[in-house]
Amino acid sequence: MESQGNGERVNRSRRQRQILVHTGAAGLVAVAASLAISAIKSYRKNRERKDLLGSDVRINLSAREILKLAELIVVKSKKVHDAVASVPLDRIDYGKVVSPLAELEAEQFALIQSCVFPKMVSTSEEVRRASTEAERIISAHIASCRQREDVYRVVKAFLSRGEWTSFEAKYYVQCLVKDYERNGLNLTSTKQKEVQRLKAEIDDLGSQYVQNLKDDCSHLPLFENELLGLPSKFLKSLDVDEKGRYKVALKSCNVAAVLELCKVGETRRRVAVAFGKRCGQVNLSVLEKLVQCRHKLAILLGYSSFANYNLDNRMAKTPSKVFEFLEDISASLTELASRELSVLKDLKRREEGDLPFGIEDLLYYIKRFQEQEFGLDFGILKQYFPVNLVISGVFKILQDLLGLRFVEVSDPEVWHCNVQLFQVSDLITGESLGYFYLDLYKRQGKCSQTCVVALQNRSLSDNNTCKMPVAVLIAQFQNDTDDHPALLRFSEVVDFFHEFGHVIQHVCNRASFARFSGLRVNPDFVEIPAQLFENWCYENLSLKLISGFYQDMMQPIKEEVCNSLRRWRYSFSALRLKQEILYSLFDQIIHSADNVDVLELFKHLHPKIMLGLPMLEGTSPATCFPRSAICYEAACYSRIWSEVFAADIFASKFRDDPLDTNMGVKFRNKVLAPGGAKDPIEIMTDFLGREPSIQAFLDRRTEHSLL
Ligand SMILES: *[C@@H]1O[C@H](CO)[C@@H](O)[C@H](O)[C@H]1NC(C)=O
Ligand SMILES: *[C@@H]1O[C@H](CO)[C@@H](O)[C@H](O)[C@H]1NC(C)=O
Ligand SMILES: *[C@@H]1O[C@H](CO)[C@@H](O)[C@H](O)[C@H]1NC(C)=O
Ligand SMILES: *[C@@H]1O[C@H](CO)[C@@H](O)[C@H](O)[C@H]1NC(C)=O
Ligand SMILES: *[C@@H]1O[C@H](CO)[C@@H](O)[C@H](O)[C@H]1NC(C)=O
Ligand SMILES: *[C@@H]1O[C@H](CO)[C@@H](O)[C@H](O)[C@H]1NC(C)=O
Ligand SMILES: CC(=O)N[C@H]1CO[C@H](CO)[C@@H](O)[C@@H]1O
Ligand SMILES: [Zn+2]
Repeated sequence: MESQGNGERVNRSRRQRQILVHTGAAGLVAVAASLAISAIKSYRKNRERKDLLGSDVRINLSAREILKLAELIVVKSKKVHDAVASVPLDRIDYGKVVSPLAELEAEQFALIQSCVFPKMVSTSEEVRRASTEAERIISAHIASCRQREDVYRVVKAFLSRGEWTSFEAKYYVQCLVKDYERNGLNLTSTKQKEVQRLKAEIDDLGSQYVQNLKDDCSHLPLFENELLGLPSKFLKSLDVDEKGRYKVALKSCNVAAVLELCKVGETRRRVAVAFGKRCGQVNLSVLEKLVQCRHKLAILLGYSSFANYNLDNRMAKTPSKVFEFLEDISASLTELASRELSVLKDLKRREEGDLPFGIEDLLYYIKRFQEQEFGLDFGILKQYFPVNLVISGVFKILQDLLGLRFVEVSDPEVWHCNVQLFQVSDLITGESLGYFYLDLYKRQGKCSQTCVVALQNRSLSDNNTCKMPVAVLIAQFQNDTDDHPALLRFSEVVDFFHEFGHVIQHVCNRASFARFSGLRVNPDFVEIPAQLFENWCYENLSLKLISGFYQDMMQPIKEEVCNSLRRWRYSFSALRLKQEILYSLFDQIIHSADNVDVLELFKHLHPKIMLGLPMLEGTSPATCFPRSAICYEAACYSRIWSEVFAADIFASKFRDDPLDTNMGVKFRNKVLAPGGAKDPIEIMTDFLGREPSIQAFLDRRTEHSLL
């Protein structure tokens, strides 16, 4: 089926709606995969399946099909890159240079994901293995594409010609060129080699670091009386040594339990020290080497530090902006944090006598205070959150708020019988906007994260053919048991709302280039919508819509519980934020300067930010805070950043009426729709009617403080 221009697209979506209306239970009838690339088309010609309109995603491929598809992807991609590279510099134009690259990216993303995402969800080990192998092949190929100097030259030449069909197209080409240049392609070949060597070394050090922490199987042997306060269920899960001591493996779940629950101060201290020591000296030097390599890399690429390099692509832009941001928040919270700390110190004095208060006491006394003050029993609270009720509540809230409609597609092609598929359309116009799968329950062989994976990003080709956004939400819920339906802990409810926020963001993104759609927006911006939606889990009105006692669903949680949850959310938040600011500052400093003594720096910063509390003697910052070593280097501040601006949006636009459809639709159109194609500060300023501010975030904390 071919489509021409806008009119045809409208017709098609209308036809599809009719299919939905008329066939209801029979489901979405198969529509020919007119958009699949020809090679793939011929290879799966004789296989009957249902394809979603505007989606090239292939579901439930066999191991053989995955490997075959990976091969085809690489072949086709090489062909397109070669063709672009061979365009003579005096013959370059948009259609020969930019369109082929943009369309390749748009077309192949869904196919790549079809190969790669089964490793997270497939029930067959053979498929998961094939998927991992396909990912390796495709990643290696993509890495080689990023090194195509011949393609870079042609694209760069086109950029300097400056002929644009749209703002988005111009921005797209600028991004392409920038990506190549951030990979060193505008440097001499000696320097390019050095860039590649450094990148390889950084990868290598990163995996060493992760491996070291993974391999560490140290444990502390502790007698039962040293573990006072821990539930017997926890103790039963531990091995016992020949002297009758419990072997507490230094894994974060065990450590968190001890730090929150153990009544024995000395044990908390020993466990915290041992945990912060793992892989100590040696791995501290891995971190130092990592930081040095990153610095060298950034200098080679023309930046003054690694932080400058990494922030160049982010909202914050420069380290000085990050420092200013963190210091502003830190300073504004000092008074509140001090009051919080003195409450905890009093508690400790009453419980343990005149011992000094240390960083290892923080979680325990926060928990003690919360128990005494809020009387929230999260075990009982769970009975108010049956999975199906939560989901339909979240759906209702977001459909009404944003002017959307979700319709379950019946009998879809899936990879496991528990997986559901939904189509999203605009409530008013009926226009189809995209699809999402829900794969909610834990099972053998499934990955253990809760996350959203983009399967296809929206894109609009030159001839106006639209590819639909498709995403999958993967969660780890426990299935029903004999005596009750599947229930969610409150934290799981919040996580679900957050992740589903990503799904909505993915589907509502209207950018025309796959590169700016999906969740591929500025990394300092990407969490803002999801963090914003978390707020609905704490408002009376919305909380009632997503809760109901499992034996009597008409009975939502009580208003005083809503209130407690809200106060609980903000309790000791200044102190907890200070700790996060400490790590974020540490991360920003080591990546902004050359040759920092990381241990000395951490010793110095710790008491300065944490209101006098010293670093635990013997621990290593490299161990305590792995995020600054890998994944979030020079970007640890970003979580606080997005929380701050999400709070600003919520307080100024939704707090008074969290179910205000006009505002919701405005949010969808102004904030979600532009995706990565528009500067996020501009997006926020346009929506807020002023520049974003940190004030709402700070006010919220002061206002909910009990102290
Ligand atoms: C529109 O563009 C897509 C992507 O390049 C192509 O696959 C499709 O055949 C084109 N359709 C028409 C009608 O030209
Ligand atoms: C290479 O590109 C980077 C990033 O755009 C730029 O800062 C640098 O000056 C360029 N280097 C050369 C040698 O052109
Ligand atoms: C996935 O495909 C396999 C065969 O390739 C089939 O046996 C299985 O039933 C399919 N799974 C689902 C959930 O459709
Ligand atoms: C979970 O429960 C559903 C419905 O109650 C059932 O169909 C499904 O088989 C269960 N799944 C697992 C993984 O146990
Ligand atoms: C599509 O979006 C995802 C994130 O949602 C991103 O990782 C991916 O790179 C995007 N695809 C393209 C082709 O840019
Ligand atoms: C929620 O309910 C509580 C208890 O009735 C009330 O004090 C509070 O003001 C309500 N909150 C909002 C935001 O309406
Ligand atoms: C690379 C390396 O030497 N890693 C070390 C990290 O720390 C642990 C615990 O001290 C050591 O066992 C590893 O050898
Ligand atoms: Zn998120």
